[in-house]
Amino acid sequence: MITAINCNGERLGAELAHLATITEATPPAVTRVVFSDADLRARNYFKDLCRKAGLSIREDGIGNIFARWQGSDPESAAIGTGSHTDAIPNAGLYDGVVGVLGGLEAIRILQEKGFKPRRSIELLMFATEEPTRFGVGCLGSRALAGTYNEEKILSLRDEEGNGARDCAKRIGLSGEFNALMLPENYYGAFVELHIEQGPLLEKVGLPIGIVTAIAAPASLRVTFEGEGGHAGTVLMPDRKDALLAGAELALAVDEISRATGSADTVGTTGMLQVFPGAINSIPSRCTLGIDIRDTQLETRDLAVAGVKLTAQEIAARRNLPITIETINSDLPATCDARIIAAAERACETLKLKPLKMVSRAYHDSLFMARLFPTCMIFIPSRGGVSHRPDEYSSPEQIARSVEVLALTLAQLAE
Ligand code: HGY
Ligand code: MN
Ligand code: MN
Repeated sequence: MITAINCNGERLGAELAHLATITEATPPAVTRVVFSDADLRARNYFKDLCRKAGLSIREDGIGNIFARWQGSDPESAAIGTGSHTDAIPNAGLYDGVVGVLGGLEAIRILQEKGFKPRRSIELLMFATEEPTRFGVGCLGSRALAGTYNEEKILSLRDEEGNGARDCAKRIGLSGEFNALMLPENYYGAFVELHIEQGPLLEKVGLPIGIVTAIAAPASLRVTFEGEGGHAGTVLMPDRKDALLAGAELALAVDEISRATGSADTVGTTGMLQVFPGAINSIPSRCTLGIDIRDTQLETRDLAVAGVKLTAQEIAARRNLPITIETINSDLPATCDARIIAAAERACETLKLKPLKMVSRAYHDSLFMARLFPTCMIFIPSRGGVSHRPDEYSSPEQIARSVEVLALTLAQLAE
């Protein structure tokens, strides 16, 4: 086993900095929504870097990019690594990106070390990890895992009513979604490097997290229909104000999530759309985007059921029509003991003490784990901040984690 390896922090830092300039927000904020021009430029930049590293590249119909370092035994299942480069509005520069560019750096330093993989090592850039465009996250990895089939993907629409096929074709992809699922034995293992996006590693003062489980996300879209009308002439007793029902429900989401008895239950109303949205017009429609998670499926589902019930109760009391749509309701994932052990050995070799921990954020690994033995390596996040421009991990923290990833991949590809 390789006993020492060094990340080229300067090279990786320059690439992270360059990718951060490919944004539709004012730097340092990063906005890079899938199938946008910024997304297309980021893809081209990534593919160019992979070509320079001698990797063979392919892209599937929905935009997952596969960059392969061919091993000596092409018949054996490859080892996968990677993450995403799409970013929600006003995000930071590390979420997903350190798993893509850090994965490339891990491959390059293994190449420079003269390592020769028996199993091919394949770096993925997943399409659409963030839910921004179509309301559902991990569309690319759901497709690879067979969780979403062609029909389901074609049913999705963005806010302008564009379908996934048109959006994909707009940036030059085939838009063919009928054969995206990977064969069961395509990867022998999958390891994703990602920032923790939480405060734990910093709190306990450890440099690396090894993920043992990934929390189960669910999201709902709830719409209340009111009557609207003129803000000056409709008297209070005659109103049917949809926003007030939405406000009650948002407070209930918070209350229900706090009351499950589990510290792992989180509930957020991240979106609230009011129609017509004029200061002097009573809201006639209010749509809420609600995100509920827990590491335990039963607890998560209890919270979701409580929110749905409360929504119906509010609608009945206010005599408003309501629609409740479940956008996604996913199972949690358990990481593979064999890969966790490989990551622990890599930490030992590098004299780094890891923390075994749960991921409260979801990731593409949640869906890769449906088909392949999977694990994640976490990088500490300053103040636990993420999905904000001040998201930060130090060059040293990133370099150490890239080295852990490199030695983990080397063990698995031998
Ligand atoms: O929302 C999440 O957990 C991920 O960052 N998209
Ligand atoms: Mn994210
Ligand atoms: Mn992410």
